[in-house]
Amino acid sequence: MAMLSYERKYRVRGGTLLGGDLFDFWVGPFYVGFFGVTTIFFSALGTALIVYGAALQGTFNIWLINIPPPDLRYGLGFAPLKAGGLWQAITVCAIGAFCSWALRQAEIARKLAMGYHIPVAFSVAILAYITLVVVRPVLMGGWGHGFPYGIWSHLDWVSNVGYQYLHFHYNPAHMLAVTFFFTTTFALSLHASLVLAALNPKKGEPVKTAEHENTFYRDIIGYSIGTLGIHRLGLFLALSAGFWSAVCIVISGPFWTRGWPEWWGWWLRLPIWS
Ligand code: UQ2
Repeated sequence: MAMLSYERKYRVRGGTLLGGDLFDFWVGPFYVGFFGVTTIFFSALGTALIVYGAALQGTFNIWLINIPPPDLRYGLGFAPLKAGGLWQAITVCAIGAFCSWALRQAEIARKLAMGYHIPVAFSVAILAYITLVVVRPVLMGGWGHGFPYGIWSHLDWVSNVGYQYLHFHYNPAHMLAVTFFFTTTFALSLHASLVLAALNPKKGEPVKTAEHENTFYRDIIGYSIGTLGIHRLGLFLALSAGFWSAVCIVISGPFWTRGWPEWWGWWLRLPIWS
């Protein structure tokens, strides 16, 4: 495995949050750390439980494997292993693995004397997942409100929950989330194409720099956000997409139980029309 010239300098001891020197080593190119160990533990256990669930279900068809949450009558209690308990254990493993991964990112950032932007950003994705399988089910009084683990089955869940609120596209937080997702892909396409264009000039010409990049956007739209700015914008757009996704599902049920089109009645009921 090749090692970049600067890696030797930055592969330093310390910066760990837990375990001190105990797990402060690398396996090949991979940093281990206490949270590397817990990541492996939760991932391996969670995967084994999913395989067990698939065996119980009687299919290993990757598209059709389904591990459903408990029936609503179990409320917020423990369910029997073969009646949703598996889903509960897998959820604990998933949250354990995701949080371990974020903390491992934090340790690596500390070693490199970087900011915590990466673990903070990843935490927003974790937050969206936890909102779906913990926060909303707890607010609604049953683990049965979590989504099933399965490629096909989770899509059915999304469709069914969407129709339960008549037309989910009328959910204002969903509108914001979708808009942020689309704007993220738009900004990333602008950025990737600009960087590739600057780095791949005609044969024999030197690679172009930020001055050319700025000038390109100033020439076509009269504005360049800058090389640092585009990454700040991208981070903001991506985090906003995850944040509003979490908001749009957590308000559906705990805050609003009718069809989302009806929510817009507040506009029709404004006194200015009478
Ligand atoms: C830019 C710039 C970059 C970029 C991009 C732009 C030199 C390498 C893509 C252009 C981006 C703009 C004008 C913002 C667009 C706004 C939204 C909401 C999509 O100026 O600086 O750096 O990659």
